[in-house]
Amino acid sequence: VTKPADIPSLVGMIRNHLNLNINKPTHILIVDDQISIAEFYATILEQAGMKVTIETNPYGVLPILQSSMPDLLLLDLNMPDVNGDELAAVVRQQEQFQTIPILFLSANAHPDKKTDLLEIGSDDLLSKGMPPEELVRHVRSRVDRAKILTAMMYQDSLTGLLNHAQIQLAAERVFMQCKRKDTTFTIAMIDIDKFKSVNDTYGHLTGDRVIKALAQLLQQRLRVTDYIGRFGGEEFLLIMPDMNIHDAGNLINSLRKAFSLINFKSDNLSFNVSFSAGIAENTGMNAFIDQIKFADEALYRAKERGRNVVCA
Ligand code: GH3
Ligand code: MG
Ligand code: MG
Ligand code: MG
Repeated sequence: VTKPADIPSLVGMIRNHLNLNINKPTHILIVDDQISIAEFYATILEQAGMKVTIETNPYGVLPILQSSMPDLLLLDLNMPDVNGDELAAVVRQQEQFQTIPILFLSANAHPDKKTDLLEIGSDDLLSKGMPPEELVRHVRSRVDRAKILTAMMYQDSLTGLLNHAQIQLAAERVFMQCKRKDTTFTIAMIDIDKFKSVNDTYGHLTGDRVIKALAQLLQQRLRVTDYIGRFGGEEFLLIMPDMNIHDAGNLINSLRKAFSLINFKSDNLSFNVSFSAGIAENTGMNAFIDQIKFADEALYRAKERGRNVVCA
């Protein structure tokens, strides 16, 4: 019998890869028209280390989901105004809320009700009388699975970095935040030099190893608040909040040196690889596409100057 994978540590590992905050507690939204009942379940989940938000008005749920995506919805089935199943159906109509687990609690639901609830896209109907530790287990297992699936959606499978779509989204989000707060951030576009000849000389699998080694170096050296994505084949996009172009230049240059010193081996051959990078600050830019265009142009200049160079 093989030992089952340690799910929580797997979640931690994936979140680590994704630059998400590892210490962020699981956030549960409880919706129940009776505050005393909501508080009873909140206490149980809080004692299990989770963060809980209570909402007694079903109409308040969508705004909460939009502003702070909770990890799970725990809904009362019977409420005045809007019933729990109607609320779940509305939540499931929206694309961005497809992955959030929805659990129902009811004191006296007919067994057939469960089928209806599963059909509208909720995950389970639990009895209000179930032992607290059982409720905690239900919530945890749903949340862990959802986190793993979400992480898999966000990840580049070769490197574990953010994939193209996600690094692009992260960049746009950071751009808007920094514009609003009037703070500085710098992006770097990194491209491995003469990578086609690495593949041609040493083979595709060795090429993959080089890509993975660079991804690992970036993960080791950047801060947890930075975002690292595989933008394309042998191209990486870094987003460095609260960093000006001068400091970013120093950082990327030290990474450039470190990478060029790695001795790769293929059969009996030893070889080195370098990268070029273009960096650009958000100052004076109106939209993220302008910033990425600057970084791209800087990368182009770095290649023209002979590669293994960082340009701003
Ligand atoms: P330059 O210095 O101008 O960037 O030259 P280059 O050879 O790196 O540039 P080019 O864009 O011509 O080649 C990139 C190569 O990267 C071509 C493609 O086959 C290879 N590549 C893209 N994705 C992967 C991958 O996942 N694994 C491997 N092994 N190779 C890849
Ligand atoms: Mg009720
Ligand atoms: Mg390229
Ligand atoms: Mg290249």
